[in-house]
Amino acid sequence: MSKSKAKAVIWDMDGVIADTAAFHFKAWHEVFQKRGVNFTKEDFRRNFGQRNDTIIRNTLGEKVSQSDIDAIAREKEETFRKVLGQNIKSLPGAIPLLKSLREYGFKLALASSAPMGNIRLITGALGIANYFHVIVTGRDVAEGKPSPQGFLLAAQRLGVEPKDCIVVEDAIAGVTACKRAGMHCIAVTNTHPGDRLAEADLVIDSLGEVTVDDLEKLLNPDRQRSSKMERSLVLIKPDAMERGLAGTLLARLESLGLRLVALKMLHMDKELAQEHYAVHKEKPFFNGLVKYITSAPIVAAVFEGERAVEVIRKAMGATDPTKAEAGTIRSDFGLDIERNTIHGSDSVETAEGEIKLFFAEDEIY
Ligand code: RTP
Ligand code: MG
Repeated sequence: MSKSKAKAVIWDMDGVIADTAAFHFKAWHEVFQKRGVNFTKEDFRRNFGQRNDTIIRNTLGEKVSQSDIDAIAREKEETFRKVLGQNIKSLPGAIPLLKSLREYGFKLALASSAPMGNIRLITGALGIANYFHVIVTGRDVAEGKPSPQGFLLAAQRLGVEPKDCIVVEDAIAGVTACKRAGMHCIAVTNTHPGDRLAEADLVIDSLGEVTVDDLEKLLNPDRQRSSKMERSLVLIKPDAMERGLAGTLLARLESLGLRLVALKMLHMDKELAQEHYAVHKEKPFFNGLVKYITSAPIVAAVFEGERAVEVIRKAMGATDPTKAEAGTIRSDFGLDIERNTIHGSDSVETAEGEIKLFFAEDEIY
């Protein structure tokens, strides 16, 4: 599986990241009113997501001169920034998703019809100014959305092919631009009802509804069959704790691309040990095993990742260190079949039960 293939998410700003619609409307209403035109909410909705020059021509007619367009646009943006003031709010789920995407190595771009002044103000206020590898504004392209130019330029600057890009949009013109660019599209119903955004691959009411995994699946639907995001319980056993190996062992598992999602140190009592090893309760080694695992404090962890259970079992090696393959944890550190350094869940089903024994739901991140 090509793990490191560049993939990108290209974000619209207004109506996707920042809740600015009311302020844009107010600003447009004010500047058009000065010119004797009543700009209604319906006018606003119809023009949403388009560049200022287009909105001005749509409202005042084709006869309006370029210098008037420039002056009106400038006045509108000044008014917008003034009325926005300190009222900059993010939309639900946007910033957490941006954070996760960054952690998972996605390239990020902002492709907005807004002028750079607005972008700086808003991304700065929301603390995401340095999240984007590339920023494309309406000024960087000859044609605004629904032309695909902005998205294509963002992809080109990121060095990512359009088919490996996902666009997040709320505007009809933005969804159209995305599909024309040959990109995948997630549409959020922050501005328009879902039926108007049906061209998108995924229509959601809030960005809180999607995870990085959902986005991965959008880019690579085959992955749905082959991919298995799993969790596994890992215990750093007493023999490892006594030799100061906890950090080494956690680092080894992290280096395999697994993500640490829960961690604690505890001294297992007899009850917990008997429950954890319940499948072995008829075995001759059961009492010895319980005594050993409760003999000293241990570290318990939950790792998450693709095929995490299998990956960890492979990294651990066979139960008996003398039979464990070279380079495995038990081969490198195991002392004997009892003092074999590490535990990892042996199936997805047992992992689920084991994790519950050691961690409450709100202890898993
Ligand atoms: P673990 O559960 O600790 O990750 O180890 P495992 O899956 O590789 O091995 P399992 O069959 O579940 O056995 C649990 C622990 O019991 C001890 N054992 N002793 N004397 C014996 O023949 C024998 N067999 C198993 C080992 O300490 C093993 O880790
Ligand atoms: Mg086992």
